Amino acid sequence: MPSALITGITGQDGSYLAELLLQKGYRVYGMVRRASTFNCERIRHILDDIEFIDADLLDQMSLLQALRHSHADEVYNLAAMSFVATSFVQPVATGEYTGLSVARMLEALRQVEWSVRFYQASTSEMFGNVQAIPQNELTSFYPRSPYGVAKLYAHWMTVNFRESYSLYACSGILFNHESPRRGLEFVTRKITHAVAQIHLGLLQSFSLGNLEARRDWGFAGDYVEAMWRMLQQDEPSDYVVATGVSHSVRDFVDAAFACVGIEDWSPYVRVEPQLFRPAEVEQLLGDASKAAEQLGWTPTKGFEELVRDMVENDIQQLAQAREALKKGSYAITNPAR
Ligand code: NDP
Ligand code: GDR
Repeated sequence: MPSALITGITGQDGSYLAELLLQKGYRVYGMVRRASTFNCERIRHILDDIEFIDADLLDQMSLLQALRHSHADEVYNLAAMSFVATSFVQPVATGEYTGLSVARMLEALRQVEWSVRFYQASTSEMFGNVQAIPQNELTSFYPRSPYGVAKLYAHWMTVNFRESYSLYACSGILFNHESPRRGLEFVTRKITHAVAQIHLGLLQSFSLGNLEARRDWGFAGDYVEAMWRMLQQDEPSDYVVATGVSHSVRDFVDAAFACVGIEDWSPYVRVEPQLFRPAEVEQLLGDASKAAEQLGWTPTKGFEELVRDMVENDIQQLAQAREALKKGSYAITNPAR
């Protein structure tokens, strides 16, 4: 039975990847950090199938112990401070979690006695102020946030350890991917959750920042399949994973409101300058031809279907929470997750 260690298992991608690996017959270990409450909403349905290991990205010895305890064949390094906006107010912490921790993990991998295949969660944010359209594995990087800078360090460390120590290490340069499990602070889920609340009469209006930014949005469930495929090749390499279609935030708002039959959404959305970023990534569009050719990977879910799934899921969850609240059987935690 192959085994895998997933850091960031409580996050959006970690939950889909854990499901995928369990389906494939892996023994799955999930690295979790200590918190006053265990954040397990996204993996509640598979809790009994996972073995959890306490460790923290900032503590190198705990990473080594997690590796030794799991004796994993594959390590998927998904844990990070992943929210770009926060990285502007916490650039040093972001450098520690998102950048330096990858060096800690790579060093730990060099210490263990068996060979491990390593996946690093890199990002299209590294392209930032894009130098070519569309972006592929050969496009120059120009990050525009402390998050992007930290991820670029992690990306090059992964490449460097592969070249220096013959480690089987892959960097997956993934473009934005979303799902009903996306964190509420990211723009897609913020929009679908707000639209669902408006539809149910629970909210009057909400605020957004830059509506003209363009992203290449795919479905997270598709993207974890690409991660797994990267670690099954004869040779390690880096791959862009994207849909090859880009939309603006405005398009996303249009599509989300259309799901609840609202065409003119101007009364419901305020644009607030404080939600603009100090430096913005204006447009991202990925070229995933290498992943298609070498991994046989293509996305299964298009933009409209993704938006609809997210809106419908939010409506359903909020409606259920409202009913439970009426009956007095609902504990208010985070109804959206
Ligand atoms: P999430 O924000 O949903 O999840 C982040 C995970 O990292 C959580 O499980 C979190 O744990 C964990 N984590 C954070 N800090 C620590 C720490 N100090 N020690 C241990 N665990 C920690 O991210 P996603 O699932 O969306 O993304 C997964 C990875 O892929 C991230 O590295 C992200 O930067 C990257 N990425 C994401 C893309 C996307 O569009 N989703 C695109 C490209 C790259 P906790 O629950 O305790 O907070
Ligand atoms: P991003 O995702 O920064 O691309 O990083 P996010 O959804 O936060 O922003 C996308 C774009 O929307 C604009 N925007 C807003 N964003 C948020 N969060 N809230 C708003 O109110 C709002 N209004 C407009 C942003 O300015 C931006 O242009 C995500 C994360 O998952 C990273 O971890 C990952 O590496 C990249 O995707 C690829």
